[in-house]
Amino acid sequence: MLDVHPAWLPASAFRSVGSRRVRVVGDGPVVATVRAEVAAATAEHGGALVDDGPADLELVCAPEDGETDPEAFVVGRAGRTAVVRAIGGPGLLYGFHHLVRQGEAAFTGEAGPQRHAPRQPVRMLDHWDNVAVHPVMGQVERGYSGGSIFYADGVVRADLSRVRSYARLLGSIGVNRVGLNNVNVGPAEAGLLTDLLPDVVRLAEVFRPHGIRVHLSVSFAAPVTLGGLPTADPLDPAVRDWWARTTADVYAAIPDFGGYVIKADSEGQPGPFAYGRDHADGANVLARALAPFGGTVFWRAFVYDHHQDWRDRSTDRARAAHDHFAPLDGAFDPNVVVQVKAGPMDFQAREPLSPVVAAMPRTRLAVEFQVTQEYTGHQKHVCHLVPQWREMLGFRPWGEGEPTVADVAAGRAAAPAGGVVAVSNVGDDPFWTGHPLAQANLFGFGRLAWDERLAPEAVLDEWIGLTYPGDPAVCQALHEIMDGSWLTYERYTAPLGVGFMVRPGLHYGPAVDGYEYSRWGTYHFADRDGVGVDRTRATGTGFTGQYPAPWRDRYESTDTCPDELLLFFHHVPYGHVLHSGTTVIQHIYDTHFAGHDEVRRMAATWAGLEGRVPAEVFDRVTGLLVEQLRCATEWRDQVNTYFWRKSGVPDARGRTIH
Ligand code: GCW
Repeated sequence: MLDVHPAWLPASAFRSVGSRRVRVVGDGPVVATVRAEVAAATAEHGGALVDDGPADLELVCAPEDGETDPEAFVVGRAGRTAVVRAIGGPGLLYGFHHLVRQGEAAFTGEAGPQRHAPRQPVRMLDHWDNVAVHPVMGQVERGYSGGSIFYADGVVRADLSRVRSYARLLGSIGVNRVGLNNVNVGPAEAGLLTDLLPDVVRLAEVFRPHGIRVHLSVSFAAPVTLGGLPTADPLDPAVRDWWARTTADVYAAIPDFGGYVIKADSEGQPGPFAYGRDHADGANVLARALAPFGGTVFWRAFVYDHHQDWRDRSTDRARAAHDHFAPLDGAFDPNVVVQVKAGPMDFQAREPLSPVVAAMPRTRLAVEFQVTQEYTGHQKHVCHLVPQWREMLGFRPWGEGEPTVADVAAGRAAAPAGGVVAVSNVGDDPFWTGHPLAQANLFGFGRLAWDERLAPEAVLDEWIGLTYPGDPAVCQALHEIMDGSWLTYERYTAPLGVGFMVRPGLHYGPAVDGYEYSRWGTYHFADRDGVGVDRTRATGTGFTGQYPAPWRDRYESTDTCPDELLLFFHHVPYGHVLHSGTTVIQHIYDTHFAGHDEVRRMAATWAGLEGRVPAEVFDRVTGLLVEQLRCATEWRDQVNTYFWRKSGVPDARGRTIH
């Protein structure tokens, strides 16, 4: 039985480098990692790690005139020797893996020199791992890949070898920060900041040689719960001192500690509101504790009323983050990053961009995605999300010719860089990600965070080339299955951007009215005449007004609102004709039949790979596709039946609706 799957770094991936004579020049923990990689690869593939004499490849970490980015690298040739140069260990590591991804082409292709540098300085994965198993959420909140690789039995694991392999995988795709614990901070997790700090030191030591800094999620109430103070009021001097002292202790133990991640005044987490303070007051007290050490606080903007009354049509959850945060633009300290979920609701398969991204020019912003498939099939469904992230990162909130979302996150628009962040999908499952094909989402997140302009198909090509090398039939089949799988998932689930319709709490499988009368602010308002949420300025919640031009007007009118977001912004009759020429009701039927058929084809395509991929991979994916098809059938039938019963409009093509 498989122990741990090598993901995209099997020994075979290193053949081109490992079969050559390679010299590594430089010092430091990350250069040592490169040297160890070369030693292992050359031992496996018959090359040699050499100190002097002729080499086919030189990997050099040394100062270079004009270069300032320690994460950048230059690839080129000196005579017949391929050369990678970087001024920092991380740059050398990224250059090394660039060659690994290129394979033989790195030695036979263009001679360069070519400089590569990340487009985003902050490329971060957040773990929603709990130290203690949570009674409802389990060990990893919204984790679909088993237990935590960091924690077991209420403590940091004694054996961190799995974490070491993980850090290696992340370093190879350029991830440079990791949040070690859930943003919902329970009592056991709070202790990471103090009592359990020696174990955090051990984790930091595992990540450091891969160019990765660690962060902790902290509770805003920590001065009370850990410090024994009577208050956590951010303006109280004793509170300020407590954060300063506690943070200084962390840096004494972990000099390259990245900083804090915090979810405050959100879904029951404590925050500054209890003391009549705002989010800037709250963020700045942490920021000032971190500032002397170069640390950053990632303050999440996921703030909304989670005790809404469904009868109240004036409150709109989509508006909440902008309502809370946009007025605070300019009030945050320079080492605060406001971390904004990419969509205004909550990681649905389809949402518009959060308007917060375009509303805070004087604030550093990070955009947050979800690699873990909370609303996109729990890593039981194939749902390749790289095209979704690509689309959102490339979106231009101010219209053509203006900056993209990635530009905002990278500091190319107005304020300095915040970053690109995502919630990890990894656990202690032998395949890392539950679904073996969900590894590609983790890989693709790192690659897009490095360069958001990469084409999703090209990123998938890289992943396939490393993970399942050498068989064009496998490559073609995986593209057929994965390239369009996000759109397939969208087709058989909630239609036209309306979102949710999932089983409450669990967020897997259909429950069309599951959230309709709940307190969570997630409604579709379907009745006998129509469906969708009126978020217009003219007649609805006014949410469209949170966008700058041109989108505030494009979204406002059904004439210009993109079809795929129509029901996010508008309540329309079932007979409303989409730009595609189909009515809304017929679109619902058509996409649900089509999405389901696509899953059936995926399964057939996968069946053709028997004997071409490792048996354990084949079996795991085969079993999961059975579940995906079952679940897609349920989605198709429940959604179609629901809207047929509501509308009384039959399917124009006479297919079976129950
Ligand atoms: O998507 C929701 C999840 C919660 C999560 C929250 C958040 C960590 O259902 O489980 O809590 O988002 O992002 O804070």
